[in-house]
Amino acid sequence: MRIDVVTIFPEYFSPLDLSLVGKARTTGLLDLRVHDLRDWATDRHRTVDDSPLGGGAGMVMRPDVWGQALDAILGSPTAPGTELIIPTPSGSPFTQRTAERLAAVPHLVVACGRYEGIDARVAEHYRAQGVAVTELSLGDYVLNGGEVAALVVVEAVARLLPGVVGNPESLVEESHGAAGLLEYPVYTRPPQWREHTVPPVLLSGHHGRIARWRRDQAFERTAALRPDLMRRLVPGDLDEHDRNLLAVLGWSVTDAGVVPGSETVAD
Ligand code: 6GU
Repeated sequence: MRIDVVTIFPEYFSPLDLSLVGKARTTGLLDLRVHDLRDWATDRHRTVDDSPLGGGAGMVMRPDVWGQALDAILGSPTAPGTELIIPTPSGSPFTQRTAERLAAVPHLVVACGRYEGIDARVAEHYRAQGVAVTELSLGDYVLNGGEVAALVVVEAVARLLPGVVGNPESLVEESHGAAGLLEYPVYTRPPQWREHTVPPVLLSGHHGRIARWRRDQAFERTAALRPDLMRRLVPGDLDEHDRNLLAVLGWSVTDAGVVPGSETVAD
């Protein structure tokens, strides 16, 4: 897979030389290139921004500079299988499902805005050219620019590429996987540390009971921390044991899906 990142802070991306992403780059699984947007500026000061039309605080990134950069990197016409990603707090939420979809795209180009963002005509222009353009947000808070989001996207996508994570089974049970539950708690040796012991079932060697306990823990954590994920559970995926536990945790499985409230009391 190829990923191009365009930014005014190329140094921000030095962590991508490290760890699994760094290894994926040196082994050729990931062709990641970081570009300095200012290389496409035309004035002596290499200016990339200007004041907002209509007034207001801050600065907006200029469409002409972005256009020169993206024409060069996307190619014209842009090859099929290329997607332009624009991190912005007003984008759609970046989730594990987004990462899974992007991991199957051959070429991603990530355009990092700073200041109040990139002139809106840039996304509009490349969409009109037939380029797939996705505006993504990490969550409901404001960062100073798209660089941290670009790092997040690169790491979340790269670890899904075949061969990047040594044991592909680590991708199966983790949080935000297919089951839609948070991950169960994990422990290692020693079985007693300070005053804290490990749940005895994990030392029992009984794989069926361990799997059941882990699933129960995942439900308890998800119910406590992420009611939004509880509502998205699929009733057909829930067995009778699951449903009994959910009732104890204050959730019912109905025709309308998983909803808060344990019991519907008939008059
Ligand atoms: Cl993708 N960009 C910025 N600037 N702020 C954010 C964000 C992105 N996601 C959440 N906050």
